[in-house]
Amino acid sequence: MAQVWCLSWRETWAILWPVSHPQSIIEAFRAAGQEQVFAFWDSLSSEQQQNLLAQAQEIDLAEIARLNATLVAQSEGEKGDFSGLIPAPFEPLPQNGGDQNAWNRAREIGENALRAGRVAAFTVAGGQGTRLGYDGPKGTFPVTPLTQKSLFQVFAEKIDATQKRFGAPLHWFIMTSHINHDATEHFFREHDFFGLDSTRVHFFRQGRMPAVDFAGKILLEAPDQIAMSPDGHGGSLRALARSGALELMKNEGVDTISYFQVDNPLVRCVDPEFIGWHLQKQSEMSSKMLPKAYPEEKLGHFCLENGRLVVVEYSDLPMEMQRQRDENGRLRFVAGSIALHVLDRDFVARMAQESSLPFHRADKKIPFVNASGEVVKPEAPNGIKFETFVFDALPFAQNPLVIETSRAEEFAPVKNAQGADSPQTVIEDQLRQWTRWANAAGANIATDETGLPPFSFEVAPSFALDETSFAQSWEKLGSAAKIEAGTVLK
Ligand code: UD2
Repeated sequence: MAQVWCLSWRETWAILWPVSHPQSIIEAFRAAGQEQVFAFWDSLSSEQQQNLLAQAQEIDLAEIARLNATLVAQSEGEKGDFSGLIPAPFEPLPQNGGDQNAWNRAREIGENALRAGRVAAFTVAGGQGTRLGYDGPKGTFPVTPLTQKSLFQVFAEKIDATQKRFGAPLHWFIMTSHINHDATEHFFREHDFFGLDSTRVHFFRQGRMPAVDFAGKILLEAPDQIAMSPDGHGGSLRALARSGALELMKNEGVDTISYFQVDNPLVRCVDPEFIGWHLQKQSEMSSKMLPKAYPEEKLGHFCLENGRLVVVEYSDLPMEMQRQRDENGRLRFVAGSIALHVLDRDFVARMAQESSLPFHRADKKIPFVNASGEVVKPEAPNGIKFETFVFDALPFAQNPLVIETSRAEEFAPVKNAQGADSPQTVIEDQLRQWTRWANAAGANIATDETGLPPFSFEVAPSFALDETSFAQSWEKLGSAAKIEAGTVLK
């Protein structure tokens, strides 16, 4: 690891500023109507008191008051006025009517940027992965069918194959949270950074926010612990700045950031075409879309609001609008966001300074301490967490751009323990992709009607990153090459 940046500015401040004025902090909370945070003060050891004060100092009471007056005061169902929204335009793939020459040009520009070392990979991995029910950082979850590579290993190998292809080493930034930071770093150390140069892999923690009850009171999760949770992936912009990551990028000549989520092993971590489109259009923030498969699919929607590009989350856009169809029977709000973005470094710096992303409200079951000091695990939502979303930066960007990608080639997230977007579907989607590549190269693997082969095999990123590189590596194996159950191509 080059350098470990792990503290938020509030945490750093809390450490640098000795807690010499506990009474003034307690008084500030009382004045803000948040005195319950110190309800157990007198029964705490002095170490516990210091802990609690340090957490209290991380909290911006004015910000909480603003959120209480706005988001908390709203009733759950109140989502705003969406009547002015129209679907956003996007650059379609060549096979869907896009301009092949423009895509070729984009690839060339992107490849040149990669050769020049202008691009860094960036993974947001601070989420809690509650739906998957996996106890550990999500990136450590095993996803490949035979060798059980973790998500982090898949990304590491893709990044390694990309840097070898373009002959320029990449930096990889990984945002963690206070919940999984140590475990994430430990995992990389334990696996020797999956062969990457450890001085080019950088971890930093995102910020956190306190949870409140429905009356806006900050909750305690233990007598000496405020219920704090990660501040959403929108926090990545501030975290990139305060961690020193942007500074390091500047010094290294990196001006373009390839952003992806931790849960999708099909992702092209650093995609020359995407980067090329972004640079060609002088965009400050670009995104990938794919057509939503069905109205209820849990993707954000690319829309225009007063001429500005926005993403409206699946939980916010009224279902009646999500179901609207155009004259051809296609979903009207068809452009689904799969959380892939390219960001200009200076744009991130600007956004981080302005702190302009709005908070969103999420009603959750939040374990809390009752008046007798006992921890209660609620059965129903009892409080609110506040998060910012990175896509809320889009309306602030110059020339924001949306391009299409292919679901089969780039989107298979692991979200749930079972059913859709589960470990099983993710394994099958990888197998379908490798089978398509192999059959395009003449491997002749039989499949069912969904493209799934009858056996498991694996293709490592070192062998192929896409159909073209598969064909090249396959040819080198000669005419006797064969794929059967258990084959691992690397
Ligand atoms: C996200 C998008 C959704 C769609 C979908 C595609 C939001 C609100 N929705 O839905 O529109 O694109 O992904 O898969 O983003 N994370 C952090 N810190 C946090 C919270 C999340 O790093 O405080 C990371 C998390 O580790 C993961 C990603 O952000 O990599 C997405 O988080 P999620 O799983 O909560 O998002 P989801 O599936 O609701």
